[in-house]
Amino acid sequence: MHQKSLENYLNSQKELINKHLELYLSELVSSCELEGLKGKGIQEPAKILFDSMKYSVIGGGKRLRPILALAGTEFVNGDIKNTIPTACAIELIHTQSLIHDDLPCIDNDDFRRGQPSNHKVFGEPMALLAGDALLAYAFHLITTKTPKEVSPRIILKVMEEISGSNGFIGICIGQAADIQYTAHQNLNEDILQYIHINKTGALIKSAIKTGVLLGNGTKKQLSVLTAYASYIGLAFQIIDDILDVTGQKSKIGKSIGKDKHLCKATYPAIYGIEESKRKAETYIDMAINLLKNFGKEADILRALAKYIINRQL
Ligand code: GRG
Repeated sequence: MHQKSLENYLNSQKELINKHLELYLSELVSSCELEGLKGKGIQEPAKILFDSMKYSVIGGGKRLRPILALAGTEFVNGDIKNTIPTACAIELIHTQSLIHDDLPCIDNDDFRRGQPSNHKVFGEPMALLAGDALLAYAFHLITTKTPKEVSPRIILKVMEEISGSNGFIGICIGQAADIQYTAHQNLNEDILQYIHINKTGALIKSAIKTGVLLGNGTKKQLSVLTAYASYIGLAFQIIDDILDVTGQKSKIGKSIGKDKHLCKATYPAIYGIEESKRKAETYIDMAINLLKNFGKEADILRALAKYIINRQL
């Protein structure tokens, strides 16, 4: 796939996701009838909380995870309209993890998605609550917005997958390990992989798996794409670590050099930039290799894997 057509694909999928995120958020406001709260003294807190949620969701982001969910459905020839609510839900969960990750008690980051972090604008308590509300709304969206033609059995599987990857084993344990191994003396690749696979890879894997599930993919397709997702998820975080050293704040929209400053467990900290890049490339090659028995239907997945390794933001 040519660079230009991948760019067009990413832009059009991003637009589709953004349109639905705007819609779902606006429905959240109408459902709590902010207008109806006028004069009762409770409109103000509801508005602040909502503004805080919207600020982080609408304020930028590549929308990679929802795009991967849609790509999973397209790969199995499913209908992406069945996947859109779940894809948006995954973006809400991702946004929640970014808001909480930036809090002073975790990574203490002042800048995200090209603007001051949520707590810098709304304060720590509101940032915490905005994250909580986004997480809950994600599951609400899956259950209320998935089209009726999707069987409840599939919706349950999607809920099981996403609640699993965002829970104890998954993003939380990954972040806990990230904290625990900060400034640790005896880091090794097993530890790094454990952190990256959980902290970042778990949600990426869930995105693709739920895309396949909602597209009614076969067990075989699910298992191949699950393995593909594991490799690209790991590579994605290695590149993220590299960009923290070599990237530009104006491009990637977040602070640079934080990992070194905080003594984080990263690939560049152990292997340096070149070797880390080689390792990420190896994982991307392994992901692409898994698709060797598929034809044109896997072109987007191959292109997305290459995009992950070449990305500058
Ligand atoms: C319960 C979901 C949940 C989380 C709580 C705070 C926390 C535990 C986890 C933090 C996980 C985290 C922020 C991992 C880093 C993942 C990562 C590489 C983020 C950057 O992703 P991009 O580049 O960002 O896709 P954009 O802004 O483009 O969406």
